[in-house]
Amino acid sequence: MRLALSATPTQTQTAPFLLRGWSPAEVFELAGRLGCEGVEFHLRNSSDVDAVEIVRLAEQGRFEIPTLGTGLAAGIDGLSFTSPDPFVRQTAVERVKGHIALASRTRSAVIIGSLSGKIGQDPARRHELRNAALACLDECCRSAASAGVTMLLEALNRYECDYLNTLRDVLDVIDELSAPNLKVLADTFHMNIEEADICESLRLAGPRIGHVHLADTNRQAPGHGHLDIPPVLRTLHDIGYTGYLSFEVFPIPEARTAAADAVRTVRAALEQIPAAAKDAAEGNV
Ligand code: LER
Ligand code: MN
Repeated sequence: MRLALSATPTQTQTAPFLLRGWSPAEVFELAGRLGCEGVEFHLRNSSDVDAVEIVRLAEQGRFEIPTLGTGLAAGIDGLSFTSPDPFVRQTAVERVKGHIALASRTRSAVIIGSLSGKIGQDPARRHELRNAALACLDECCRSAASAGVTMLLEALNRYECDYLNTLRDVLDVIDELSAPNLKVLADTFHMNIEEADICESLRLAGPRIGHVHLADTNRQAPGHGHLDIPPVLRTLHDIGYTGYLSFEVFPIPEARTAAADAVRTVRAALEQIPAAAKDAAEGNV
């Protein structure tokens, strides 16, 4: 398993990303200093970064950009796949298509998280808006498939989303759409709130997990809360997960300390899994 820092060029004070408002050069410099293999960029618009620049910086430092996040388009612009307004839904889809075009250049997967939105309590309305969201997702998956890009659907806690709360909920959508390029994003912050048993849910999703957001229970760096991290990493290893652990966490007490703490805690936990440590040392991941 490889490690990624989360970053955004946007000067947000509220989003759970380690590096907020940093330039790509600064972001990759810190990733290199900490020995991380990747950087996850969260972008309100795909044009918020210079594609040529981030590809050049990534290639120079042999970094990957495993994922592009889209949630800022929900948080800042109010876009949503479940808006009752078809124009807002289509604008959300078009926004994601921008991320997909960028992802085909950065070789990233594209995250659908906060754009999933809420569908309310009325059963008929729930059915209608869930279908509307699935239609948006389907359009994104088709566009991504023709660009050779993987899409990731994230399970979110109940305060952010009211129909995709568990990995089971996400698996059901993946089955319904039967999109071969749609995978599960497992975020341990949300899972701590929604799953009865985090490790059992990871085993349930197994090879369909495409990406992991690793955050502690308080959404700070791993080690800052009370998540029992070693069993989570051991389970991911046991199910054959070799992808990224991305630190989508708040920069508390500040970005450099939080990033260093996350890397130190997770590297130490990975070393407790002999096979995983050996694979990483041999570059077999
Ligand atoms: C939102 O809480 C989250 O976890 C993000 O990854 C989704 O956009
Ligand atoms: Mn997340």
